Amino acid sequence: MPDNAQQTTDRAIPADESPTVTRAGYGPAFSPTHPLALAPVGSPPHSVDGFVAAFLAELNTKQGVALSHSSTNAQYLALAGTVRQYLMARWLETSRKTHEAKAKTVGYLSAEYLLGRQLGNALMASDLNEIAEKGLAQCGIDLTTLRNQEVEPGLGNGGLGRLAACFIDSLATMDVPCIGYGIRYEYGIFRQTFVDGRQVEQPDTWLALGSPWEFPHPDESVQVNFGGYTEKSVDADGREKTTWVPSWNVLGVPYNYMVPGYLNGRVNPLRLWSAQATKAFDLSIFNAGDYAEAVRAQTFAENISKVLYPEDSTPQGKELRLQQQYFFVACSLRDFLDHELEEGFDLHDLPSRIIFQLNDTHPVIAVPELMRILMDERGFDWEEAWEVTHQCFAYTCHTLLPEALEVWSTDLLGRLLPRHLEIIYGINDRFLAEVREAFPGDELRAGRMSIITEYPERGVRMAYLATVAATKVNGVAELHSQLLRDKVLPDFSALWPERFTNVTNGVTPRRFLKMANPKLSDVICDAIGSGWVTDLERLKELETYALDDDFLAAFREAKDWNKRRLTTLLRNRDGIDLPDGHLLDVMVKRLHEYKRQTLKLLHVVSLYEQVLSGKLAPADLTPRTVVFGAKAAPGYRMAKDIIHLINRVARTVNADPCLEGRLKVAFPANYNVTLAEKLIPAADLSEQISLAGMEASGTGNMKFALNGALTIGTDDGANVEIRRLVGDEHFFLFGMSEPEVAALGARGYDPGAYYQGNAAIRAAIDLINSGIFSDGDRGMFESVTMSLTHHDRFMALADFESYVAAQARVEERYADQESWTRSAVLNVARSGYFSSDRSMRDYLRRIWHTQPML
Ligand code: 26V
Repeated sequence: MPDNAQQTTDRAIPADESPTVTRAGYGPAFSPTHPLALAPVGSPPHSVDGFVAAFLAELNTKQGVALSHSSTNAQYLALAGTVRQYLMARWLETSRKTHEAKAKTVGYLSAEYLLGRQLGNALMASDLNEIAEKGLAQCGIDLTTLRNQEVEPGLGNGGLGRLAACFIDSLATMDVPCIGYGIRYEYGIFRQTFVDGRQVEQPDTWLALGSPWEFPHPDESVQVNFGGYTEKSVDADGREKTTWVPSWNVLGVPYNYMVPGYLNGRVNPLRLWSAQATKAFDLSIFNAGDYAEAVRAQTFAENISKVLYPEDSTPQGKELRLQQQYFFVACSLRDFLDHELEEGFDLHDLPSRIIFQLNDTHPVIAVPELMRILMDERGFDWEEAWEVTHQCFAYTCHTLLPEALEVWSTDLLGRLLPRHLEIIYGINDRFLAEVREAFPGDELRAGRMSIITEYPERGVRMAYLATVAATKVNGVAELHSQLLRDKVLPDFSALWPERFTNVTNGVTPRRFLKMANPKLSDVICDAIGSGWVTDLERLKELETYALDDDFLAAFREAKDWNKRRLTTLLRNRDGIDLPDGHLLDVMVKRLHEYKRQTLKLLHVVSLYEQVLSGKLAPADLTPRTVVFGAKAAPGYRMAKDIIHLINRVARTVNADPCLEGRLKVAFPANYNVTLAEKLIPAADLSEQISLAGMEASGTGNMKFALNGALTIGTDDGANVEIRRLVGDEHFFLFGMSEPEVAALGARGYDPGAYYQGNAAIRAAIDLINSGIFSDGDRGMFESVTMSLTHHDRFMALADFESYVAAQARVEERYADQESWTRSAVLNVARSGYFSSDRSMRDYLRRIWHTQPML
């Protein structure tokens, strides 16, 4: 806690000072038949005239402007408001239906949601595209222009946050009750710019031009306590009771977002919490007469939801991050228990009404929080509380990297959440007793499995806490789940083998095929109808079309159209020129050494070097444009150096006439969901080249295959399953397998030997060190080249030769356009498995034991 909070809030705030908030029930006031409610589904009328009337009313009465004087932003806000009206009736109806049915709900707890733009998705989900387009045209407005006005809510770092967004889309589409819970960051993932080729971060002011998709509900705010101490007492029945006496608190204000199902009338809530100062917090200071201090205190409270942590090279033990985690989890549990359940609900039955899915360890503090509520507030004894808690949580692990596993120091935890730390110790004591009973005398094992670690300081291993608490623990692709069992949590999977399972990730076909790739969608619909949008396995029916010349031509035409669209976008957005007729080779994902952007870059540098040195005639180059998109965590030095190097290589290569324009590198800044939606449909080749055993799943890999790119990839994450399904001939596999990586590591990996032993590697690295990309400065990229030749933790040099050989196979295949297109079609046809709808079905059956309402 910062100094100011310490001074001003050491007065203990008793729990009963929480603001009294009454909440309307879900009875008649919400009924769509009530006279005050919006008309039911279908109204405002699904007609162009009705739409225009609603739009103009929004523009005039909400934006306060006449059409003739309205800005693009005012028009966008009015359009969003109009679409919202259509979704509102469905939203209220969904809420009523779900409460009436007392259906079991999925509580998806995630610190990140990388939603992407809302307007296009809302129009698609409510079948309003055509009506909106025509209606706006009547007003002289272009729908695409308004869509481009939206700043996407980038409330996530990468795959984990995007997965959460895909999952809530699928649940709504499958008519499954779900509440997404998270944080309404005022600043999302930073906006990336390049200055002299180096990444410079700008704040993401996504709320600045208005936020038409959210409904704030200050009336439903929740108090969250922090700090203080605990007191033991004995109640009338002689039972020991613990009371947490916190020292400060903040208010969580919910902001509801609508998550519309695709054409099914369901609209689930996504509830994001924003932090505000409580009255108690302010008053204690105002009473002391220090106005400036009071304002400072308010800022302190609001800091909690101020900014998304851009994932660093190691998870930072930052106090604010733990505050964020507890803040949103405490709000969410309170919200569900007090507001979603009917009054008087017996919490012993809680597992029949909710399953909280823990999206990585970020929300794991929910486990001791639920224990605390049940024991300290509802009088459960430990065993009763644990039984319920255990049934209510499931945990998804999203990484294998040891440094990415969160550990919170007990010092910090004890200071911020003293009661929770006590409960964690209690959980650990009982758990270790169970271990000792199962493995008598095996103290080493008990030590290994302890939730509490002693090194480098005493801390709580959140992944262990999650595993001990959860009914199910899952990895996100088959290989990852296997490695999770065998390497990350082997002792746990020996103790509870049935607890571990796999659910391979997926992506929503609505956003990433239908919406992002309308041309290919039309081609597919012309061939097999539109059922695939909600039943992606039906893409299988395309297999027979892989031999149909007309279909292949239409497929290729769609790809060309997507390339032209991308060319226009990058010209206007970045001043980048994409040449015609090139193989578009795309690597977009967060910048991390394990993902090996340097391997791709070495390939580019090597091609360039071969032309420079006369080993390769430019005419023998396959015309190729390599596109990178990647943000580096602001504190991750090596990642930022790699970005700098990519930009410098691009500058030199793009300007060198010796390549005759046959090799280009493009690195548009600020890769995000919006850009992904344009880049992925245009790609020919998808780069999925992480070191085997490092990428938990990947989801970009699925989006590319689904959009008809071929993959060059290692046997890692979900690549394994993609290759198995699309077939070896239609996937360019290279590199060591995970066991080979492990064996090489065990033998002792010496990257220097690859540098010395492989002329192409040496020439490429020497070219970087020659200063050709750095105005003669030979030391500029030393950090990168030294790291490769001396450490190369992710074995890029060991896989280089195999990678180059696979790229040669790519070029050979690409030269035969018919064969390439056929493979691309088969990639689409065989990617149905990677729908997030299928992932959701797996979670429903194997983990959540809930059902769609239909
Ligand atoms: C976090 C960190 C933190 C510091 C150390 C380096 C590091 C490396 C990776 C991560 C990511 C952790 C969580 C995450 O985003 N995992 C991603 O989850 C996706 C959805 O399941 C999955 O497709 C990606 O493979 C996985 O990296």
